[in-house]
Amino acid sequence: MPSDDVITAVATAWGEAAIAIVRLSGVGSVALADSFYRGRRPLADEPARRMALGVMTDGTSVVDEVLAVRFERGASYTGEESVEIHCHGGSAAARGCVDILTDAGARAAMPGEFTKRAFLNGRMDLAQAEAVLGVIRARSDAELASSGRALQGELSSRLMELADDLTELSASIEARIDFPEDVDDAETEEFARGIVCIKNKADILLERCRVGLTLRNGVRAAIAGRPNVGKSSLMNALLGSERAIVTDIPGTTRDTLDATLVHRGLSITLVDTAGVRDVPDFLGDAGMIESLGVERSRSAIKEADFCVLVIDASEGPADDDMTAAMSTHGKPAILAANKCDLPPAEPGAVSLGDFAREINVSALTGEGMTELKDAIFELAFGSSAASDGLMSTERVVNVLASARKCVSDASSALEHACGVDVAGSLLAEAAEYIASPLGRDASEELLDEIFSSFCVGK
Ligand SMILES: Nc1nc2c(ncn2[C@@H]2O[C@H](COP(=O)(O)OP(=O)(O)O)[C@@H](O)[C@H]2O)c(=O)[nH]1
Ligand SMILES: [Mg+2]
Repeated sequence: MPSDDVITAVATAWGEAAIAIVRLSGVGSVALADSFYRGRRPLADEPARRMALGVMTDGTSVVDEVLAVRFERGASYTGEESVEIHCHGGSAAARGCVDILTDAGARAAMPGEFTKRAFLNGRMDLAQAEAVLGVIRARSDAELASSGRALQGELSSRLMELADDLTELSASIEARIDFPEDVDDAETEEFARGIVCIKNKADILLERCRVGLTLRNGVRAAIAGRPNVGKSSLMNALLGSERAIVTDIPGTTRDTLDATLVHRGLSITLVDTAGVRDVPDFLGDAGMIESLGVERSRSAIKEADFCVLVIDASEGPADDDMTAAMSTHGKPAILAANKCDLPPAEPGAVSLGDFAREINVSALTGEGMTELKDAIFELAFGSSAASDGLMSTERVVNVLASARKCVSDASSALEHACGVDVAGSLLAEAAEYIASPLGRDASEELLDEIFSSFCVGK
């Protein structure tokens, strides 16, 4: 599907840098570049994919000395005839080249338009195109590896394999339903075995995609607890920097504060909260401000994926600890018993609830910081290995979950003799869900939504 216009954009980041790359793609890119490129010979006469030294001119004067390379249709990123011009870094030279090219009729590319063309020209499927964004945005090795696997086509081939299995099984079921009375027990059992096998594959893929999504999105962990237990100190100790203000005056932190760290490849956004307690009336205006902070803390906790409930292990449990613990209800939580450098208080009889882990920490000495980060990591991934992650999006995880539901419904339908045909059509429906992330029938709106989140030049 050749595009009838030539698009151009700077593909590198703006700002001071060694080089900047200007891209051109579409039929006529080489001729357009040749109107301004002067080298030993025109680019059209240079071998494809070989850098040539020359200058870009605006017709009268030289804009920049450049290296230029042409790509042939079918052998470029977009699949179209393309040119890359490597000029000097900084914005001016690249801007100058793009201006010349757009004045001569090239169109400034939209965000993600090169990758969109690569998709439309069959150079990659939609799952791979989305993985490109994952690679660009990766903040850690684990995220990069999970995006890289998807970009290399591992997600696509797993999806295709599963869709094929589903189509095949639904076809063999459907071939039998013209004569449902003939479907004997042995055959039903064989279908059931096929479904179990698919279900297992779908579970593994779904889990790998969930891991990839968690790596991509990162997690938010709210640091909760009553005032003065050391939440801000703990946040600073986890970050290894003095981000939050720490004092011994209860109520110092009045607003929530975010900061992100990367632990074992997982990006963890910590949210320091003002702390939750019943604010005493005698505090007057200060109390009113603190109450607003308490409200913000509650909403920060609601928005978080997990909570770290901090208590002061050197003091006995207080009523306010209970109030704070209540505010974390419904979230997976870790109990951090802080100030373990001080003599511990007598153990109290009250229980603050159920915690995934209970860890003794000291924000002062740094004890327990790695255990705490590990605990957050384990809450995020459960028993799955982060190293198995396949970069995906909410959309992919949702369609996989829908497909998974169809498959288990098909399995229940099969248990009823009359449900054989229902099982067949549920499996066919699941196959459609599974294939959708590849984007074969993606609507124009969906494509726009996906590619508009890319940067210009990609
Ligand atoms: N000994 C000791 N003191 C701590 C520890 N963590 C915090 N503190 C002190 O406890 C007080 C309250 O700390 P802060 O982080 O402001 O508590 P927040 O109100 O929960 O944010 C400060 O005086 C800190 O220096 C710790 O692990 N050990
Ligand atoms: Mg604080």
